[in-house]
Amino acid sequence: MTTFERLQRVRDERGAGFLALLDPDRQDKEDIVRRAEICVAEGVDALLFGGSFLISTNFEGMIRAVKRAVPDVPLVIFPGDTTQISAAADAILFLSMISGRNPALLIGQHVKAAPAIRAHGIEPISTGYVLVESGVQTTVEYVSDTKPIPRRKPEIAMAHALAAEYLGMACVYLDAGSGADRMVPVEMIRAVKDYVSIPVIVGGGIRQPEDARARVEAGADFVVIGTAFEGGADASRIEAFARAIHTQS
Ligand code: 1GP
Repeated sequence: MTTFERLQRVRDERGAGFLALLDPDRQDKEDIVRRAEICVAEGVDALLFGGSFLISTNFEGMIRAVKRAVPDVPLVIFPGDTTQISAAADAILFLSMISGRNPALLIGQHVKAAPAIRAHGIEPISTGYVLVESGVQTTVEYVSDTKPIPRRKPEIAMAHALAAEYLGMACVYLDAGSGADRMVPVEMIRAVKDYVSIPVIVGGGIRQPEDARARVEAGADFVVIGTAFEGGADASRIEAFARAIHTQS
C-alpha cells in the first residue's frame, strides 16, 4: 500500500486524518524527536516535515532522527524548496503552488526535484497548494512572492481546486500559512469540498481543537497542526486535537 493510500484509509476509518507539522527550524533535534514521539503516542496519523523557509543546516540529520524514533508512522516531506528531499521520508508532497503565478513554484522547482525524488525512492503525492489570505503576511506568502486567494472569495478557491483535479493532482491543500492570524474559513472549505472529488487538506493558524473539528465538519479530509504544538509538547493538548479531528473513532 502506498503512503497516500494509507492516509486515505485513515481518513475513511477515522473521519479525517490528523497531520502534525514538524519544522526543523523551530526546535533542536532532541526536541523534535520528543515531539514526534508524543504526537504519535497521542493519535497523530502522519508527520509532515519541512518549512517554507529554513535556515537550519541539518535537515537530513533531523528527518533521519525522526524516522528512527517513529518508524511506523508515515513521514511526509512538506518542502519549501528542492533542498528539502531525503530518503528517510516515505513520501513528499509534490506541491504546485497553484494559487500563485510564480513559474518556479508551478513547475520550475519540480523539474529540478523530480530526478532526486525518484533516485531516493520517495513517493511523490501530487498536491495543488492554495494559499489563502490570513490577516498577516505569512512566511510562505513573502518567500513565494505570490498573492493569496482572498478569504471571502470561495469561488476562486473552488476554481483552483477543480483545475488541480483536472490536471490530475491527487489532493488540494488549502493553507492559511504557518502561524496565520486567521484560519481558512469553513465556508471556503465547504465550497471546495462540495465542488471537487479529490481529498482536501487544511492548515494554517489552527490553535484550538474545536477549530480543527469545525474544519473537519466543513469537509477537510486532513487537518495540519504545526505552531499550536510548539513551545513544549503537551500530550493532553495533542490528544484533544486527535479527539476533535477523528470524528469516527
Ligand atoms: C502551515 O498548515 C501548516 O503550512 C501549519 O500551520 O503552523 O499555523 O499550524 P500552523
